[in-house]
Amino acid sequence: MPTPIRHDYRREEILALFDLPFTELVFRAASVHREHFDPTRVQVSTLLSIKTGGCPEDCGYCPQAARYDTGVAAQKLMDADDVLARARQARDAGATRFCMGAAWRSPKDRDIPKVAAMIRAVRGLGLETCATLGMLSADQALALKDAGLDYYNHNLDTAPEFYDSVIGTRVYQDRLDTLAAVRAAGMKTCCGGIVGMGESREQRAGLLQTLANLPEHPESVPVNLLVQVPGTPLAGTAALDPFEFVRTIAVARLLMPASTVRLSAGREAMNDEMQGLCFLAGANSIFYGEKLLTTDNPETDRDRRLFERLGLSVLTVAPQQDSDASGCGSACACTTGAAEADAEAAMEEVV
Ligand code: SAM
Ligand code: DTB
Ligand code: SF4
Repeated sequence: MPTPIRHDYRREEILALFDLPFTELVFRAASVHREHFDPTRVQVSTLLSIKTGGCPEDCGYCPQAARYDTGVAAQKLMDADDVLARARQARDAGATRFCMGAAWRSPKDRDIPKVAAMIRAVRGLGLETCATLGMLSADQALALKDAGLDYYNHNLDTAPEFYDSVIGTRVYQDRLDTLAAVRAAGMKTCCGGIVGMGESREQRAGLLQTLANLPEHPESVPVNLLVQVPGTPLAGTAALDPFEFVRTIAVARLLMPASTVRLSAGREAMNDEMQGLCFLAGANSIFYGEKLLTTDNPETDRDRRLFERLGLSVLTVAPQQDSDASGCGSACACTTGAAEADAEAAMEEVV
């Protein structure tokens, strides 16, 4: 019997998973991982900051907030031709999804046609497209979908009760509203959070509870380890125990069995052994390429060596031109998160 897809998790049962002996938790997560995915295969996405810095928001972790002195210079929206060139490089390096990030609270309506042109061009290269542009109105979400946007990244970042310790310029409900607009427009969601911000284990459980109890599980769940950037309020936060990070990955895998769990920001500070544990615990995606948005990611050579050491393969995913996120593959007993599980059937080894 496959693990049921649930949306009614209680905080205590999630905490009970966190409390399991590490070996038992990782074993359970690795077992569930195999119900929907080939655990030897890892999806890779490449990020590009298409509009950097100068953001009016006050997210305590973010080097792109204008109010913090982090040395990130504000840049205007990139030209579509330059974005396309970077997408081509990413595709040629083996990425299957290209994620365009903008340091906006929300895009202005006049920005949407420019971003839509980028999305069309990137999709024309055969890449899956993802964008993270801040809060969206319903019309903006529809326009992005119409341009061919496959995924929208919008993170809940942390538990509802910890949110206002980290961000004061918007509220949790704003994030939930944008996610609802993205779903209503028919796009897949990439939605996760950041750990290592000084939150408690209960708050890490609260983030995962909120993600898993959304009406549909996000198809992609990025789990970021805080990248501490000098000048941001969260720089100097006590480091999270690496095993606690692995536990967070394992619990995400258990709660959202059919979702792709991405080992996201923070890998630069992780050794190969820790990343290996994350893949064992159910992570099956990474950001690939030497930069995230403004901070460093591991060099591509290092990631190639990591994959070789672990015997993992990088995958190419057939773009889901007309995918239906509510459809379900034959190997899958769920009604959500199925698009990526289906896509996996179309995956082909490239490295
Ligand atoms: N401005 C848009 C927004 O906030 O939704 C999109 C870009 S924003 C940089 C995307 C995500 O990057 C944030 O939601 C956060 O989860 C992640 N992020 C930003 N700074 C980070 C850091 N220092 N460490 C880890 N993750 C970070
Ligand atoms: C996500 O969850 N992590 C990525 C992506 N979605 C957009 C961003 C990480 C940003 C890390 C800090 C920086 O490079 O500026
Ligand atoms: Fe702006 Fe996004 Fe950074 Fe927050 S996370 S300051 S909204 S770019």
